[in-house]
Amino acid sequence: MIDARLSAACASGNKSGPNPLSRLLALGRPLVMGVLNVTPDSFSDGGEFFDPTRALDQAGRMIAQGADILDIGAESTRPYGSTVPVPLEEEMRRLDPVLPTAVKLGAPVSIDTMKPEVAAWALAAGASIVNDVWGLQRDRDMARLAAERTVPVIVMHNRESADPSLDIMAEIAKFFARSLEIAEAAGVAHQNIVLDPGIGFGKTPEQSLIAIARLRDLKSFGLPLLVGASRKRFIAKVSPAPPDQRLGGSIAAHLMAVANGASIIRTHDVAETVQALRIAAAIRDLQ
Ligand code: HH2
Repeated sequence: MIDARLSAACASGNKSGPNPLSRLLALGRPLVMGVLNVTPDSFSDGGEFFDPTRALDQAGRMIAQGADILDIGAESTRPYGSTVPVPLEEEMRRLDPVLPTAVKLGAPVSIDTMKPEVAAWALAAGASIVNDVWGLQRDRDMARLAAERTVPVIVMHNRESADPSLDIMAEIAKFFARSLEIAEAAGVAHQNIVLDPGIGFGKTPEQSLIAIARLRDLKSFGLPLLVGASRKRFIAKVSPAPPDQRLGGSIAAHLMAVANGASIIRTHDVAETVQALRIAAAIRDLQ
């Protein structure tokens, strides 16, 4: 069943087309990835864009505000533990009225899913980047799919639970080394991989802060780094606020991430993030 779906999606893919992410990265400025959660239960905006019309309005708005990439997901990835798994068919049912139309807006679309079948469907529908919050380690078909379709894949660090005793940077580096082995064995081209420390995933708030503070350690992999700190709980540990009031903390974290080597910022708040990044760059250029 899985193989049949993957083969069908792979057969329909364009293997030789240009990689939109490499083109964007070559611009030499931080890229902004706008988050579109077509879910009833995402941690910060659950239900807001569950309706397809509202989701597509938001997709258009984010592009108008300067998003370089749209990251579309239909299952909450639950950075904070509780799990309500979404069946495959339901995930695709949510995406179907949104993703193929969002692709037509012109910005590259990344599919945020843990399921290779959903990723295969999304790629066949026009998505061009796979975002795997389990870093190719939960389901090996994800690496196979990325290899066969020659698409960029975001490899995010994750753990089932946080362990405060860990040296989190060593743990992330070990996890990435394993993901890269899996990717290489499947035939994923090294240059098609983006690494993401997975802010808020299987980490204490302090470990999320450390991952941003020491992001530069991960540059040794020689790959672009993505950071998604948007509205996450570690912000509230430093400066208490509910998810919809964490914009200041999100921007501060993202500016620090860029200063420490991030090439892509994943955010719910595109306009404010684009403005912050432009101002930071303008000041830096004058130093
Ligand atoms: N964070 C979330 C989901 N996907 N993907 C990557 N690569 N990096 C992240 O930091 C990341 C991610 C969690 O945020 P959100 O999508 O808003 O929440 P939910 O998973 O509850 O829908």
